[in-house]
Amino acid sequence: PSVEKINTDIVTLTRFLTEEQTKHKEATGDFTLLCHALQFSFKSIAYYIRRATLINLTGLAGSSNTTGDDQKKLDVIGNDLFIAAMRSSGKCAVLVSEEEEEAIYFPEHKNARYAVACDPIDGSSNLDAGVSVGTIFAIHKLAEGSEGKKEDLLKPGTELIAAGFTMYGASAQLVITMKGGGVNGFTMDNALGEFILTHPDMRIPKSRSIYSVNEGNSLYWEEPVKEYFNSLKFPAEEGGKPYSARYIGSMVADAYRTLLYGGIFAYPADKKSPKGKLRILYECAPMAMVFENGQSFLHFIPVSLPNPYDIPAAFLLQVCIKSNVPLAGGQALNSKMDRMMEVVPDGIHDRSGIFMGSYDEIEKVKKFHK
Ligand code: AHM
Ligand code: MG
Repeated sequence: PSVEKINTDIVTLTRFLTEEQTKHKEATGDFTLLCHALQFSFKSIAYYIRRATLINLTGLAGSSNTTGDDQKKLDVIGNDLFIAAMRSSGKCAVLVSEEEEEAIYFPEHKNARYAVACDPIDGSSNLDAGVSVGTIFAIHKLAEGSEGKKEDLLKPGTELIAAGFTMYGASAQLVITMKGGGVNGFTMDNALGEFILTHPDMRIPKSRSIYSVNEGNSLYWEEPVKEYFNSLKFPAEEGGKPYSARYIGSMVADAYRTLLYGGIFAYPADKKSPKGKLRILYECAPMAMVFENGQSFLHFIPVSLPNPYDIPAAFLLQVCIKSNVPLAGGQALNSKMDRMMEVVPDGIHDRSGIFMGSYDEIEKVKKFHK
């Protein structure tokens, strides 16, 4: 490449976090440090996943987790790496992990102000085949005066201060969103050992004819769900084109594709699993936050244009919601058609059905449930 084409002003995740911190006058730097610890856990999990076949890390660990799923060796390592990162950050007071029945407390860190939920390796049934998996995380701030209890996490997604995921695919891709902000995507540069900002201000397309669901469960689906998916496969209009199906079976990978290309990802509650399969705290709520924040302000402003007035995104979003202006970005609902972000979990491992994706696709789901 010619010299002019080489970018020497690279935005790493570290730089991005520092710049975010300076935007907030009240910031103490604690959140930034917590994110640095998160970032290290993603790097180290990525490292072990890449080497798994070579260093005998495929297969089962011989144990099962809270809900009776067989744990893979990498599930155990991913969980241990994540816990160690959170403990050593000194900023996390309480941690909920899919792999741990009870919340984990770090009382040694008296000044820690954050509560974190995570699925260290989501989609681990795919691991031994080398298919993409990911880590999902959600960050809450402790309630005023709290020293860190599980109640600090049993709150709706609307109170999350940040959430996101890292997908371990052809490269490691990190997606993060903060309260009132946009969605930003980073790609791991293995040579530099840094996540580089490659997808600034991600916006999910308003519609796209792709659906992603485990159709093996269709026998158990409720009628509106069956009718909705049938309508995608057998369009009513003469000459209508059916949707494409894409299902990896790793929520992070299916969600990442949906975020980039548009369409819908669903794991509905059904007759066999009336509460759904996926977990609210560390699967549904953080993904819902990413999908909702990945939106353009007004559906008539093309998504490729920058915000012309430089008005804070959070403010514009509120104006749009209050005045019922349709938003072009993503939506996420549970199986009762409630906004996923407003669902309050009953317990730390509570489950939910979920439909998430492009604005128009979720509107169709709603119609079939009316
Ligand atoms: P896990 O946390 O035990 O890996 O399970 C969650 C995964 C999701 O990544 C994925 O969307 C779903 O389970 C796939 O389930 P199924 O195999 O029933 O289609
Ligand atoms: Mg999971």
